Amino acid sequence: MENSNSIYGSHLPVLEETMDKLMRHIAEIREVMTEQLGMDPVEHCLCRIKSEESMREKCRRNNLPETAESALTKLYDAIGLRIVCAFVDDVYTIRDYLVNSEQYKIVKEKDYIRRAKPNGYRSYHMILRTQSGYYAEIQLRTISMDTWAALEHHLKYKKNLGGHVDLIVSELKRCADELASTDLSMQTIRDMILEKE
Ligand code: 0O2
Repeated sequence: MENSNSIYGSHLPVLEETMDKLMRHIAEIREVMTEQLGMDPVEHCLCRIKSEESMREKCRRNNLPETAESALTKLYDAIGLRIVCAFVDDVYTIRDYLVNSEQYKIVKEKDYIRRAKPNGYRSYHMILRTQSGYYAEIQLRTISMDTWAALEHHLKYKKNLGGHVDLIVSELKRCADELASTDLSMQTIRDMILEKE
Protein backbone atom coordinates (compact mmCIF):
# COMPACT_ATOMS: atom_id res chain seq x y z
CA MET A 1 0.00 0.00 0.00
CA GLU A 2 1.38 3.43 -0.98
CA ASN A 3 1.89 6.02 1.74
CA SER A 4 -0.39 8.74 0.34
CA ASN A 5 1.42 11.45 2.36
CA SER A 6 4.76 11.00 0.68
CA ILE A 7 5.67 11.53 -2.95
CA TYR A 8 7.94 8.48 -2.49
CA GLY A 9 4.98 6.33 -1.42
CA SER A 10 6.02 2.92 -0.13
CA HIS A 11 9.53 3.31 -1.59
CA LEU A 12 10.86 5.42 1.28
CA PRO A 13 12.32 2.57 3.45
CA VAL A 14 14.14 1.00 0.48
CA LEU A 15 15.41 4.42 -0.62
CA GLU A 16 16.85 4.88 2.87
CA GLU A 17 18.44 1.41 2.80
CA THR A 18 19.96 2.15 -0.60
CA MET A 19 21.40 5.43 0.68
CA ASP A 20 22.85 3.68 3.77
CA LYS A 21 24.46 1.04 1.54
CA LEU A 22 26.05 3.76 -0.58
CA MET A 23 27.38 5.45 2.55
CA ARG A 24 28.88 2.14 3.71
CA HIS A 25 30.57 1.75 0.34
CA ILE A 26 32.03 5.26 0.58
CA ALA A 27 33.33 4.38 4.07
CA GLU A 28 35.06 1.28 2.59
CA ILE A 29 36.64 3.33 -0.22
CA ARG A 30 37.75 5.85 2.38
CA GLU A 31 39.46 3.12 4.44
CA VAL A 32 41.36 1.74 1.45
CA MET A 33 42.49 5.22 0.42
CA THR A 34 43.49 6.13 3.98
CA GLU A 35 45.88 3.14 3.99
CA GLN A 36 47.35 4.14 0.63
CA LEU A 37 47.69 7.87 1.32
CA GLY A 38 48.41 7.78 5.02
CA MET A 39 45.58 10.28 5.46
CA ASP A 40 41.81 10.21 5.23
CA PRO A 41 40.88 11.71 1.83
CA VAL A 42 37.37 12.69 2.93
CA GLU A 43 36.80 15.76 5.05
CA HIS A 44 33.11 14.96 5.41
CA CYS A 45 30.34 13.09 3.65
CA LEU A 46 26.68 14.03 3.86
CA CYS A 47 23.63 12.24 2.59
CA ARG A 48 19.95 13.03 2.35
CA ILE A 49 16.70 11.88 0.84
CA LYS A 50 15.43 14.93 -1.05
CA SER A 51 12.73 16.55 1.03
CA GLU A 52 9.11 16.15 0.09
CA GLU A 53 8.80 19.87 -0.64
CA SER A 54 11.98 20.10 -2.78
CA MET A 55 11.05 17.01 -4.77
CA ARG A 56 7.53 18.30 -5.47
CA GLU A 57 8.98 21.69 -6.46
CA LYS A 58 11.49 19.98 -8.80
CA CYS A 59 8.67 17.94 -10.41
CA ARG A 60 6.73 21.16 -11.06
CA ARG A 61 9.86 22.89 -12.42
CA ASN A 62 10.32 20.00 -14.85
CA ASN A 63 6.63 19.85 -15.82
CA LEU A 64 6.29 16.39 -14.30
CA PRO A 65 3.33 15.10 -12.30
CA GLU A 66 4.05 14.96 -8.56
CA THR A 67 4.19 11.17 -8.35
CA ALA A 68 6.59 8.48 -7.11
CA GLU A 69 7.23 7.54 -10.74
CA SER A 70 8.47 11.06 -11.55
CA ALA A 71 10.51 11.30 -8.34
CA LEU A 72 12.19 7.92 -8.79
CA THR A 73 12.44 7.36 -12.54
CA LYS A 74 12.36 10.79 -14.23
CA LEU A 75 14.43 12.69 -11.67
CA TYR A 76 17.64 11.22 -10.33
CA ASP A 77 18.41 12.97 -7.08
CA ALA A 78 15.93 11.51 -4.58
CA ILE A 79 19.08 10.09 -2.97
CA GLY A 80 21.93 12.58 -2.71
CA LEU A 81 25.45 12.20 -1.35
CA ARG A 82 27.99 14.98 -1.05
CA ILE A 83 31.58 13.88 -0.55
CA VAL A 84 33.96 16.67 0.40
CA CYS A 85 37.71 16.11 0.08
CA ALA A 86 40.70 18.24 0.96
CA PHE A 87 42.45 17.59 -2.39
CA VAL A 88 41.27 17.59 -6.01
CA ASP A 89 43.04 14.32 -6.91
CA ASP A 90 41.08 12.49 -4.22
CA VAL A 91 37.82 13.65 -5.81
CA TYR A 92 38.86 11.91 -9.04
CA THR A 93 40.14 8.79 -7.24
CA ILE A 94 36.81 8.32 -5.47
CA ARG A 95 35.05 8.92 -8.79
CA ASP A 96 37.18 6.13 -10.33
CA TYR A 97 36.32 3.71 -7.52
CA LEU A 98 32.61 4.32 -8.12
CA VAL A 99 32.92 4.01 -11.91
CA ASN A 100 34.87 0.76 -11.59
CA SER A 101 32.47 -0.77 -9.09
CA GLU A 102 30.18 -3.44 -10.46
CA GLN A 103 27.49 -2.26 -8.07
CA TYR A 104 26.48 0.71 -10.20
CA LYS A 105 25.54 1.71 -13.69
CA ILE A 106 26.83 5.21 -14.39
CA VAL A 107 23.99 7.17 -15.93
CA LYS A 108 25.56 10.60 -16.20
CA GLU A 109 28.71 12.46 -15.20
CA LYS A 110 29.30 16.21 -15.20
CA ASP A 111 32.76 17.54 -14.56
CA TYR A 112 32.17 21.07 -13.35
CA ILE A 113 35.75 21.02 -11.99
CA ARG A 114 37.50 20.86 -15.36
CA ARG A 115 34.68 22.90 -16.94
CA ALA A 116 33.42 25.25 -14.24
CA LYS A 117 30.00 26.85 -14.66
CA PRO A 118 30.13 30.51 -15.80
CA ASN A 119 29.30 31.66 -12.24
CA GLY A 120 32.39 29.79 -10.94
CA TYR A 121 30.59 26.71 -9.56
CA ARG A 122 32.91 23.71 -9.36
CA SER A 123 31.98 20.16 -8.39
CA TYR A 124 32.00 16.66 -9.91
CA HIS A 125 28.47 15.27 -10.35
CA MET A 126 27.55 11.67 -11.01
CA ILE A 127 24.22 9.94 -11.39
CA LEU A 128 24.40 6.25 -10.46
CA ARG A 129 21.81 3.54 -10.84
CA THR A 130 22.12 1.19 -7.89
CA GLN A 131 21.49 -2.55 -7.81
CA SER A 132 18.17 -1.90 -6.06
CA GLY A 133 17.09 0.07 -9.16
CA TYR A 134 17.12 3.50 -7.53
CA TYR A 135 19.14 6.45 -8.74
CA ALA A 136 21.50 8.54 -6.64
CA GLU A 137 23.24 11.82 -7.29
CA ILE A 138 26.80 12.00 -6.00
CA GLN A 139 28.48 15.38 -5.68
CA LEU A 140 32.24 15.29 -5.14
CA ARG A 141 34.16 18.45 -4.41
CA THR A 142 36.94 20.01 -2.38
CA ILE A 143 36.45 21.90 0.88
CA SER A 144 36.94 25.23 -0.85
CA MET A 145 34.47 24.35 -3.64
CA ASP A 146 31.99 23.34 -0.95
CA THR A 147 32.39 26.57 1.02
CA TRP A 148 31.95 28.57 -2.18
CA ALA A 149 28.81 26.63 -3.25
CA ALA A 150 27.22 27.12 0.18
CA LEU A 151 27.81 30.87 0.03
CA GLU A 152 26.60 31.17 -3.56
CA HIS A 153 23.49 29.14 -2.68
CA HIS A 154 22.38 31.99 -0.37
CA LEU A 155 22.18 34.30 -3.38
CA LYS A 156 19.17 32.38 -4.69
CA TYR A 157 17.15 33.17 -1.59
CA LYS A 158 18.20 36.78 -0.97
CA LYS A 159 15.72 39.10 -2.59
CA ASN A 160 16.79 42.47 -1.19
CA LEU A 161 20.40 42.86 -2.31
CA GLY A 162 19.50 45.87 -4.45
CA GLY A 163 22.42 47.37 -6.38
CA HIS A 164 24.95 44.96 -4.79
CA VAL A 165 24.01 41.93 -6.87
CA ASP A 166 26.42 42.56 -9.76
CA LEU A 167 29.31 43.20 -7.39
CA ILE A 168 28.52 40.06 -5.36
CA VAL A 169 28.29 37.93 -8.50
CA SER A 170 31.62 39.17 -9.86
CA GLU A 171 33.35 38.87 -6.47
CA LEU A 172 32.06 35.30 -6.15
CA LYS A 173 33.47 34.50 -9.58
CA ARG A 174 36.84 36.01 -8.62
CA CYS A 175 36.91 33.99 -5.39
CA ALA A 176 35.97 30.77 -7.22
CA ASP A 177 38.93 31.22 -9.58
CA GLU A 178 41.34 32.07 -6.76
CA LEU A 179 40.16 29.05 -4.75
CA ALA A 180 40.62 26.78 -7.78
CA SER A 181 44.16 28.05 -8.19
CA THR A 182 44.87 27.49 -4.47
CA ASP A 183 43.40 23.97 -4.67
CA LEU A 184 45.89 23.19 -7.46
CA SER A 185 48.81 24.62 -5.47
CA MET A 186 47.80 22.60 -2.40
CA GLN A 187 47.63 19.47 -4.53
CA THR A 188 51.13 20.15 -5.92
CA ILE A 189 52.51 20.66 -2.42
CA ARG A 190 50.96 17.39 -1.24
CA ASP A 191 52.42 15.55 -4.26
CA MET A 192 55.86 16.93 -3.42
CA ILE A 193 55.55 15.85 0.22
CA LEU A 194 54.29 12.35 -0.69
CA GLU A 195 57.09 11.91 -3.25
CA LYS A 196 59.69 12.55 -0.57
CA GLU A 197 58.31 9.82 1.76
P1 0O2 B 1 18.71 21.28 -5.08
O1 0O2 B 1 17.45 21.69 -4.44
O2 0O2 B 1 19.94 21.98 -4.55
O3 0O2 B 1 18.90 19.79 -5.14
P2 0O2 B 1 20.37 18.55 -15.50
O4 0O2 B 1 18.91 18.30 -15.70
O5 0O2 B 1 21.12 17.33 -15.03
O6 0O2 B 1 21.06 19.22 -16.63
P3 0O2 B 1 20.43 19.61 -12.82
O7 0O2 B 1 19.43 18.65 -12.28
O8 0O2 B 1 20.34 21.06 -12.37
O9 0O2 B 1 20.42 19.67 -14.39
O10 0O2 B 1 21.85 18.99 -12.49
P4 0O2 B 1 23.23 19.62 -12.07
O11 0O2 B 1 23.66 20.77 -12.94
O12 0O2 B 1 24.14 18.44 -12.01
O13 0O2 B 1 22.96 20.23 -10.63
C1 0O2 B 1 22.58 19.38 -9.57
C2 0O2 B 1 22.71 20.10 -8.25
O14 0O2 B 1 24.00 20.70 -8.12
C3 0O2 B 1 21.73 21.25 -8.04
O15 0O2 B 1 20.53 20.73 -7.56
C4 0O2 B 1 22.45 22.07 -6.98
O16 0O2 B 1 22.30 21.50 -5.69
C5 0O2 B 1 23.91 21.91 -7.40
N1 0O2 B 1 24.30 23.02 -8.28
C6 0O2 B 1 24.34 23.04 -9.63
N2 0O2 B 1 24.73 24.24 -10.09
C7 0O2 B 1 24.96 25.01 -9.00
C8 0O2 B 1 25.39 26.37 -8.83
O17 0O2 B 1 25.63 27.12 -9.78
N3 0O2 B 1 25.51 26.83 -7.55
C9 0O2 B 1 25.26 26.03 -6.46
N4 0O2 B 1 25.41 26.57 -5.25
N5 0O2 B 1 24.83 24.75 -6.59
C10 0O2 B 1 24.67 24.25 -7.84
P5 0O2 B 1 19.10 21.37 -7.90
O18 0O2 B 1 18.23 20.31 -8.40
O19 0O2 B 1 19.27 22.59 -8.74
O20 0O2 B 1 18.53 21.82 -6.56
